[in-house]
Amino acid sequence: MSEAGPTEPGLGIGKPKQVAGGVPAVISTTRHALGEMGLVRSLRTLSKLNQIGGFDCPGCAWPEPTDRSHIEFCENGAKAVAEEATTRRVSRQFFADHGVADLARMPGFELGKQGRITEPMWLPPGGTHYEPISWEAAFELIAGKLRALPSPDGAAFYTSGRTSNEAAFLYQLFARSFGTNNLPDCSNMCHESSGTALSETIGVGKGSVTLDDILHAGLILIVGQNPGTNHPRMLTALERAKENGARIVAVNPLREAGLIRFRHPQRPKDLLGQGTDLADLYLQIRVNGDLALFQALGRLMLDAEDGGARLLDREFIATHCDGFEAYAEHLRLLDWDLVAEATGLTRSEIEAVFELVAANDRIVVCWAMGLTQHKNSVPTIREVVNLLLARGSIGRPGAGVCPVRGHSNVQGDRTMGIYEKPAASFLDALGAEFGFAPPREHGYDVVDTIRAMRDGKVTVFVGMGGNFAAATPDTDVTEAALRSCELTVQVSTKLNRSHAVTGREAVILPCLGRTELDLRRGKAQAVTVEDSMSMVHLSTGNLRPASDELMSEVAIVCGLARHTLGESSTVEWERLADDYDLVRERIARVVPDFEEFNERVRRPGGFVLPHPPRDKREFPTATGRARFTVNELTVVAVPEGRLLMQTVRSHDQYNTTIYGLEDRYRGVHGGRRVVFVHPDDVAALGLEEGTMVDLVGEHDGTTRVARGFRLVGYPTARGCCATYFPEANVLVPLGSTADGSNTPTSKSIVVRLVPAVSSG
Ligand SMILES: Nc1nc2c(c(=O)[nH]1)N[C@H]1C(S)=C(S)[C@@H](COP(=O)(O)OP(=O)(O)OC[C@H]3O[C@@H](n4cnc5c(=O)[nH]c(N)nc54)[C@H](O)[C@@H]3O)O[C@H]1N2
Ligand SMILES: Nc1nc2c(c(=O)[nH]1)N[C@H]1C(S)=C(S)[C@@H](COP(=O)(O)OP(=O)(O)OC[C@H]3O[C@@H](n4cnc5c(=O)[nH]c(N)nc54)[C@H](O)[C@@H]3O)O[C@H]1N2
Ligand SMILES: [Mo]
Repeated sequence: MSEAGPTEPGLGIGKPKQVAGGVPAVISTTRHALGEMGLVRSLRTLSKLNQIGGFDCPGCAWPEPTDRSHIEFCENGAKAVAEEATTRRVSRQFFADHGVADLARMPGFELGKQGRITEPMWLPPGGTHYEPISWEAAFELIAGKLRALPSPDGAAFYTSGRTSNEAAFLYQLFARSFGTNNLPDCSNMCHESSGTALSETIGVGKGSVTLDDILHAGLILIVGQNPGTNHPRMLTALERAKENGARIVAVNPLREAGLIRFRHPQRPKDLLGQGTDLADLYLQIRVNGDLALFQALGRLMLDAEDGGARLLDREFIATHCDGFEAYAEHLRLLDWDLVAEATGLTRSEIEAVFELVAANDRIVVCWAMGLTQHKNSVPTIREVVNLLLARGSIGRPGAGVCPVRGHSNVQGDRTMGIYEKPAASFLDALGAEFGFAPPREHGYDVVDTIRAMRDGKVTVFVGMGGNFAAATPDTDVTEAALRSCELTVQVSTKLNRSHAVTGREAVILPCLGRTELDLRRGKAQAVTVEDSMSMVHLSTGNLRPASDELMSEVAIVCGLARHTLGESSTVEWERLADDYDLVRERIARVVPDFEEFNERVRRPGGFVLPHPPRDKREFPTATGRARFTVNELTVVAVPEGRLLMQTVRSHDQYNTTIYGLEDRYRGVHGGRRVVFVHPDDVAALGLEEGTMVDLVGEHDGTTRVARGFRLVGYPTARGCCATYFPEANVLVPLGSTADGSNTPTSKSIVVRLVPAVSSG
């Protein structure tokens, strides 16, 4: 216990900002774009970003408006593009100079900065260095390992949400033809709780609003989401909604600049002005207080009804919903002391939100990871649905549920069958189309994959993008699990931790990114994606690939499948790899609502998938009705002297990809190892701002330590603290997951802050 944490000599702390966008956003965009791509390439690339005929932003899943401007991207989208379209390359020499042990010592930030991977690489069994390998040999090697497994369930096929619909569809087809449903994906750590709660209550696990609904909402609640950093183009939509008269309420333990005020960085007249005030009310709720807040709002509504107000949409409830009586009965027993304890809010703060809820029947609730990564996330989101159902605010223009997705195609990947618990109807259709019998037994999600690797049940791991080693919980456990594998395979654009933490043998398969021209037999191919609001559209890259050796994800999947399944496969992998229209034809015959896929996706802007609650107020639940639910209000026990910690993204990262060391809006510069604590809590804990502390978790009697964090006094709710992901993942226990969705509880971890051992 004597080692000190890593040091960050350049770390500086300034004041948190009160406004997002503006001149600093322009400067930052330019610096990142020019630094990675140079001027000509920057212009060539950014002019195609999110344009019809261009490529979809590899950043977030926020939709494009129909009246898109010539500049339809944000600072962080530009950074995501620059990261991929960089002119830097990882050479053979780099791998010869740096063994895996060396790579494992490099911070993720440095690994990413090496540039694009240019050729397949192989780490021989027990070897110390990656060496070049041909595509054929790489495929044959992986196929051999897969075929040698005692059972197909000894392999796991992970997907990160950047993968296109076409690649995702073929990838799940490959895994299932091989014989397993072990298809963990990043969604398991992301919006799984949203999908679970929404499927149970409204019958569709996706959001029910369109961009137009946001623009015409009366009231927008933004709960547990930091759009200024993670979905910056959403601020433009919020600004327009405000112009149309919407009121906005932010519910967040941290005061996030992007929710307070916005200056549009691409409108010269706005750049230097005051900007638009966004949140009318800002509730600095305690971490995990949201279920209590929504129950309190529901209860105030019932009380108002009793007093003669007409707030319940009785006709909607009678015609379309189940379970209202039980819900109402339960809320009448609400314990206000518990609400105060859970939320840390005053009664008058909650009543102020209620006034807005009462004054509007066009209500949208937007949320992201602040709601999905807790033990009670599924009940919390069900409680959000309760309130909206009671007000009749689902399936009405300007109203609905809006889980704001993360990765740009995470929703599409799920639509394409990337799911460890596929519906029987999906497997039936897949089996019928391709003439095979897909496995029926459910597979492993992310957390269960880690357990299975740890326990020796999964010994081959394949990652279609992403960074499994760093994104997942309980870093020490996960890394040991990966290292215990026979073979780990990563299909990647750039180096990351998952290339350094490998099985006994490892392969890196370098792929094309979204920005790049994808030529198959001389013909340019386009892929498709689905955004957060169920719009499906084309994405076509235009840049010359980072190397002639790269293959598309589609071609890589087909290559793997062809070698692994051999003659026995009923699928024409080679033909599919050369013509993505053929892939889309197959998708159209398997996945519901994709009829005439090729034709419809070529219409400008693509097409929107049906959503029965949104379109027709039809609720495809077991009973055919939307369901009110009864959810128990519990408060996470935080023992004396501990804080409830959440892990967030800085303004300068994309998940585990660290673009830089600036978190401009929160006033953090030149470093990342900080922990944000309310100044009164700093004092109450007998600590001092600016000192170095270790973060200690004690889940289930096991001690986990993250070392060396600067203590920053910060406007967060009392009793809570925040630090950055992925540095803090070592503290997220594998055994602490959301009930019903098994999502790691990355936003509620009980920690103790201990003065750090001096690095002296
Ligand atoms: N630039 C950029 N864009 C991204 C990403 C990125 O890393 N960088 N990641 C993408 C991905 S995969 C995703 S999933 C999304 C993530 O988008 P977000 O969910 O916005 O990301 P987080 O940084 O996890 O922020 C969570 C927010 O919830 C708040 N919060 C935490 N706990 C609670 C709580 O208990 N209650 C409430 N009400 N609020 C809480 C935090 O203070 C923070 O503001 O963004 C996507 N877009
Ligand atoms: N503590 C904590 N942990 C979290 C979270 C949190 O809030 N807190 N958030 C969770 C969430 S919401 C998510 S979504 C996961 C993210 O988990 P992942 O999706 O696994 O992680 P990323 O960092 O997005 O993956 C980045 C890597 O993807 C590869 N890549 C980039 N573009 C492409 C491409 O076009 N094709 C291919 N094949 N590879 C590409 C690059 O090699 C890059 O290094 O992390 C989760 N983990
Ligand atoms: Mo995510």
